[in-house]
Amino acid sequence: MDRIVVLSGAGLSAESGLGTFRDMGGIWTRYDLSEVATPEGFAADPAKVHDFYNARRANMAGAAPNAAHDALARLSGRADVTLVTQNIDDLLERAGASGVIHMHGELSRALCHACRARWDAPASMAPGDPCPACAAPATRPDVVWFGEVPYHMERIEAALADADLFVSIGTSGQVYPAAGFVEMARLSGARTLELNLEASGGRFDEVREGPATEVVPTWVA
Ligand code: BJW
Repeated sequence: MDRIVVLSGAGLSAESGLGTFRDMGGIWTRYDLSEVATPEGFAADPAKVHDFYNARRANMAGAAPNAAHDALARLSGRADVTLVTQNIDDLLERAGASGVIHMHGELSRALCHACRARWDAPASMAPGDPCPACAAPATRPDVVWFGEVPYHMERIEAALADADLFVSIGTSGQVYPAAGFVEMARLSGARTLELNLEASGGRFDEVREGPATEVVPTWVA
């Protein structure tokens, strides 16, 4: 049986109403990423960063998984499938997926930048909220900002080294290291497939264009 690595991005959740970043009207056309998605931005104005993630947490709570999440949930749990997502939402889990690797962290988790403790995030966080483990006023969202090292890289690289098929879903391929996974998979001898509304321009063996809710269930079936 083929060993499959799936990488998903914001396009997977677009039809659930969660915005993408770089499309027309996307999050980075409305917010300055250096202000809300870097450690320096958080140090300069933690209230602005908490407001940004509190709003996105509220959007996530009001969103529902779509047919593409449901299809990937059916794949998950198979020993030969590794689901990696850049998305910080929980829609794959709410669709029933297990073992999802959140390489850019999770909106539903909080992180203490003093002691690195992690816990379930409340609906809303504010600057100076104390860490439940060490009491430092150092609570931040447990997400990976520019300049920080994405999570679980060893597991992901091991899965890519072993993959027979790499599938990229709804990501523009502009953010590293995820943007480099297609090349890593090719070097491992894997076939590469992109499912996207519009081709990203990455070096894939095959591209299927269309909305995730159509192309993903068709591929999984
Ligand atoms: C649909 C659709 C529908 C729409 N159906 N599809 C050169 C080499 C290596 C690194 C760098 C480099 N130059 C710079 C760097 C560093 C930097 C980087 O990559 N910068 C680039 C901008 C150039 N990377 C980092 O800093 C990363 N860390 C790092 O590199 O550490 C060093 C290291 C790595 C590994 C080992 C050791 C050391 C960290 C990056 C963190 C990214 N964080 C963010 C925000 C935090 C989370 C959050 O707030 O949500 O993560 S940025 C943002 O972009 C978010 C996303 O996860 C990420 C990717 O975006 P995505 O998902 O691709 O969305 P879009 O909007 O770009 O694309 C949407 C796609 O959907 C489009 O293609 C549409 O067509 C499609 N679509 N509707 C199907 N209905």
